[in-house]
Amino acid sequence: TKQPVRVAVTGAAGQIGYSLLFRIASGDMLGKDQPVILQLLEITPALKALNGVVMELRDCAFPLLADIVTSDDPMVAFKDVDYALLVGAMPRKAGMERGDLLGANGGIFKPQGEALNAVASRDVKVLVVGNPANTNALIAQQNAPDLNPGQFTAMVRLDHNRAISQLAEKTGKPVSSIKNLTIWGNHSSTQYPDLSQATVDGQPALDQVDRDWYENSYISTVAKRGAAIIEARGLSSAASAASAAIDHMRDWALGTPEGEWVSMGIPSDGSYGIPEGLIYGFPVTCKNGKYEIVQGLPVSDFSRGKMDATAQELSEERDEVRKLGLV
Ligand code: NAX
Repeated sequence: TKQPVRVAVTGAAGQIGYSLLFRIASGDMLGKDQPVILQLLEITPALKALNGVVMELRDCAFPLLADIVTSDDPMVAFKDVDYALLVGAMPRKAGMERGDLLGANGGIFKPQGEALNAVASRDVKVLVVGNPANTNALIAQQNAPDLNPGQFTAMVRLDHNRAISQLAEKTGKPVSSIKNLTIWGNHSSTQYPDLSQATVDGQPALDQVDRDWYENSYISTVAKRGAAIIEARGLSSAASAASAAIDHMRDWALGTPEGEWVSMGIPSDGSYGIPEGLIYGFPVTCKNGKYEIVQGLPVSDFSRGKMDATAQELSEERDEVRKLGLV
């Protein structure tokens, strides 16, 4: 049997945590043969609630759950971790400007980056879920100079999965028939869900839907799905966000299927003209625990405009956090 790996989750007593922890512990993320030690970080006032979640985790008697550590100190929670899912973040409050939001989150992601740098496994794989996810990932990455920047990623997989599901509904085809769509850019309303390379049952997706529907309805429906969930449920996406986090980490660790790609927010290497260093959604394939950007895809003028607009937003966020001295 395999040795357990250590998985850190922050914001573990929150909504997403309540779904995510049970999926990790049951083997959905790293495989049904991979024992895990959960290392859970919360703020001090939430430790009591976290303890209740830990009681439930134990009550599931998951065969793969080797141990659970809880702490309000990132230096403890991140000690020797192989995977870190950074979910806890500061939500945008009414009247908050983007600078305020980025500053408040800098207070979380700067020390967490430093702690990962100091105590995590040298091969740690980091996924930032907490919003604004791309720029929070940038802050953590910039404060972990001893780790490879590529070890820091942000989640656009929920957008990717939403994009699959919307296309499946429109075409009346199963989600499993849909391949190779891409979420470019920021996990925000400027994201670009790109169907130009996508296929449904092996046929080009854009031959099967109306161009007007794609440009004027589909893209905004995917980008605004989070708000639609809040409107309907009274709470933000949680189980679907957790499921996307599982998908992101599973594919990164265990690989993507041959001939298919997924979307991950990763530090740009300049591919597709995206400014180097921005944490930007790209099409990637994964193999042996490494991801690679899918190269050489054609980019239409329509795509170019959308890809540049979301890059521009991320550049502005980077300028803000530079001004705040966070990166
Ligand atoms: P909750 O408010 O339910 O839970 C967040 C938890 O984080 C709380 O228990 C809080 O005590 C904890 N926390 C706050 N600061 C912390 C710190 N410094 N260290 C450790 N824990 C800390 O939010 P939830 O619904 O679980 O969402 C978590 C984050 O995910 C939010 O920022 C949310 O905006 C973001 N999302 C990102 C998505 C994505 O696709 N990238 C989609 C879903 C979600 O909206």
